[in-house]
Amino acid sequence: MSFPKGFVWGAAAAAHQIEGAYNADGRGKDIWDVFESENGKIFEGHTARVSCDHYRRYAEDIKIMKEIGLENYRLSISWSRLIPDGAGAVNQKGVDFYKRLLSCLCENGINPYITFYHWDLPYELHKRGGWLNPDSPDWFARYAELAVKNFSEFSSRFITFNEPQCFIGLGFQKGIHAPGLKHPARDVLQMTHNVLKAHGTAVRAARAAAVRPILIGYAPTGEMCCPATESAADIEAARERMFSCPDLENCADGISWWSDPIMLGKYPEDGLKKYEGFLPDITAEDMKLISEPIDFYCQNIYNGAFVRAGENGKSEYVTRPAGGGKTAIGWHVTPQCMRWGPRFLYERYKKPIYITENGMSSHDWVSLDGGVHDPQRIDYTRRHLRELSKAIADGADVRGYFHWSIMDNFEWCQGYSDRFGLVYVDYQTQERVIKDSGRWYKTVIETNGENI
Ligand code: IFM
Repeated sequence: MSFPKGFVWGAAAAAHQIEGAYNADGRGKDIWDVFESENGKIFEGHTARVSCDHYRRYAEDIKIMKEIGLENYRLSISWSRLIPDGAGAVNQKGVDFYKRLLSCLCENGINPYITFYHWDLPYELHKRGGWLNPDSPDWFARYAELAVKNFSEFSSRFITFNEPQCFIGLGFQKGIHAPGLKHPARDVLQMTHNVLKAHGTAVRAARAAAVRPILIGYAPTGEMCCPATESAADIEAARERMFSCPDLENCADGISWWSDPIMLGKYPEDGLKKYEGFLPDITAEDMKLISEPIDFYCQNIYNGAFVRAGENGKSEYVTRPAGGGKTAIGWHVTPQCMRWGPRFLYERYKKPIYITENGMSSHDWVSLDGGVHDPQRIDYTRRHLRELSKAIADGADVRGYFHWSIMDNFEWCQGYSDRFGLVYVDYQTQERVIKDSGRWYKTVIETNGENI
């Protein structure tokens, strides 16, 4: 197995999931703070109020990253830490925190990749209609501009949104994630359009505000489709299914609906037909803004579905064999998604790709010998990296891989029950233990993936 010279190896985390310090130094509330305080929505009533206390322990965490040999770290910024009500006064203490964190990363030789938005909408903006408000693209651009003005000294890589399918689909269409709402499809499609406009507006504002040249990406998720066999018909069926738009009631879940406008400058035809009558006004000027060129495409990949060419010429899902492997959170283990997903994405969008999240949850604990032994995580990651190297051999221009996550953290509705980290966190004592997978990942980085 081999990876190109200069391949970017990293790990990731997000502000709301690790920082804690929910009301420290002037931070405003975000929609998750409010959602978590409502009984019954989160596993055993967990909240992210303290979480990994990374806000105060970042220097210790960076020391651990260094011990793992990490050279790249993807983090997100909390919008409501920088601008407590989302659109008003700047909280200098929030800006200073990220400057300390980022400069500590740089001093330790770790390149930060900064995501502006990882699901934590300031609550005050939510009260003003959030992503439904036509001003939301401008709110977001102002926040991105502030972040880039202050942080481009430390980082040249920025990512606008993480997994819009989740924060709009799960949060505003299915009511599972914060803020727990079930909007009608027409609202969801309006929000989608506003988020896409927010992306484009932020790309322009960020480039203008940077103190040195920066590169900008976008990090969606979505269902990766793998062909059931390597026949040309099944490969075509998988590709077709991966980029087809879901039905109206799941309209926020698709890949092409969220990525074609940015990467190709147009919404996909099948979606325009399926969602006809529920669409927002879409102007040529909007599409120009949304498709403001970006520098790299990111994809978060955890699992995939198998698809074949059906007898009627249409693609169809193939049922998985009974008893197949699953991670603790219940996701199927399907490493092939890491070959076919990036390959189809590269063929369609023709931009350098970074895998900005991949990993698995398990219910790890500290063994009597003091170690945290997680052979499944090593096996899961090896299998996925082997498939990724096949995507590269197939011709996909994949430039980097970020493991999710650097450390155990607040897994949204699962609270602390699902652990995704390379580093174990004891939430009672805040003690950290590098898991076997963390030590193994060090050798992946050192050997540029030769050891997988
Ligand atoms: O923890 C999340 C992350 O915030 C977004 N991507 C998926 C991860 C695992 O569920």
